[in-house]
Amino acid sequence: MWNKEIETMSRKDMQALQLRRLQATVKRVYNKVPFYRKKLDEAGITPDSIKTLEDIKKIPFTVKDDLRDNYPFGLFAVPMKNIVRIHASSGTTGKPTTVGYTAADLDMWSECVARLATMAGATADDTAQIAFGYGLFTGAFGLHYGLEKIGATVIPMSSGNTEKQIMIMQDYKSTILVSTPSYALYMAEVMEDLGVKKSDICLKVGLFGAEGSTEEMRAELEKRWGIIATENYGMSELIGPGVSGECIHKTGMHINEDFFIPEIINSETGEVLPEGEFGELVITTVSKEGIPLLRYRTKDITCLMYEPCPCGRTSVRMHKIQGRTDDMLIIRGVNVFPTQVESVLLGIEHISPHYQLVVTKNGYIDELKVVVELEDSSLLDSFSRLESLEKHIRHKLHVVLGIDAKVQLAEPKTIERSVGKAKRVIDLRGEKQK
Ligand code: DLL
Repeated sequence: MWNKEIETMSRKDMQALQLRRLQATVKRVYNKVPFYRKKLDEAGITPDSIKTLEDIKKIPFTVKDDLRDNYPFGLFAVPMKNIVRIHASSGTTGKPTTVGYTAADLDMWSECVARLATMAGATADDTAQIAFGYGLFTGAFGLHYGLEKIGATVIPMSSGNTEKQIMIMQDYKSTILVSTPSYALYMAEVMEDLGVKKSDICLKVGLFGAEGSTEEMRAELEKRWGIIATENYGMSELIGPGVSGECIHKTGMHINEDFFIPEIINSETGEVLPEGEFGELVITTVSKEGIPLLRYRTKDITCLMYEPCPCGRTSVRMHKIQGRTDDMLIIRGVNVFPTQVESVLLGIEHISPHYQLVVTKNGYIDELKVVVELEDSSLLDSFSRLESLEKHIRHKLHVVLGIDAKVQLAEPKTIERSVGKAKRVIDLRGEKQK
């Protein structure tokens, strides 16, 4: 373990530490950030109101729009001269969500990533190829400094230039690959096309994150690369990667609870849900200086698990993300998550793990089309085999989703590959009104 004292701390001691840090954070933002002062005043809360951890429930939620409304630096709790780094999440529309780090925040961030890398099996003997894009995105820099902290050799490849990635991986003998699951899949495809075998490379571990993926996708990545694929979670607003990560037992992602207090809420009512129930993850940062966030609504759907992990860590774990409250599609009144579609498709033969969901409106009726790529083009010669494959996929989708979806079989390698976060959903329902 990277930090045995913290990672195996008793619940009682952890809660005492969390409470102390929560009280200090509330006090700090109350005094330093006008936005929080106003919000807490309106809710009738002062720093003295936080007497137990349960009192966290009295604090109002913070949401992404609060960061947008105070763009770019309005929620910072320290003067700019103390900010040593800026990152941002791109978002699809409008201004980026901007975050700032003090030197202490950067240390804390590296500590978080050092823990998750170590629990996935990384050591100073490893060579880590970082295939996240360097830039305002937090993925590359976060993993970079955490892996350097444990003494690993870091290769700052950035994303893209996929053939070169494979060459470097062979020549520099990379043992760890850091990327999104979808890019790792694309890289595996390029490696195979180049005639490079997994026995020609030294890769042992994948540290994957930044987007949702299923157990089926993990199995695919482990098979194609011959590695242990682990997953880690985070978001720019909270720190970047490092909020949580899986150990080699892959029983959920251990949360760095000394820095992040997690809660699960019903995203409609805001009510806090009991252990084990799925809902929206809400996180309070309790040691960040640059931009502390109280009860931040992540929109990510998961549940918390407190039962012991075979690795000996005592931290609470979060389940694989099921989806985001804002990427849940509602098709003819039925909730559909892209990850459900992924888990169906990856269990079916003759198709590749690349897919896209296209949603349209036919009059008032929503229609879902799942575009799936064939594994090889030989099937294209047989209409009857194509037809029966399509029927089979439609049936499997119906069983899991509870609605009919159209299935379009596409020729191999026609669905766009991503070198970062994959775009799985094309929702065209709003198009005509524009
Ligand atoms: O993606 C931070 C990160 C980088 C995490 C590298 C892990 C590795 P953002 O760009 O702000 O930050 O996007 C945050 O990505 O709210 C989730 O919806 C999604 N996400 C991140 N990790 C996972 C994961 C980074 N392991 C958003 N599983 C989050 C599912 C994930 N979704």
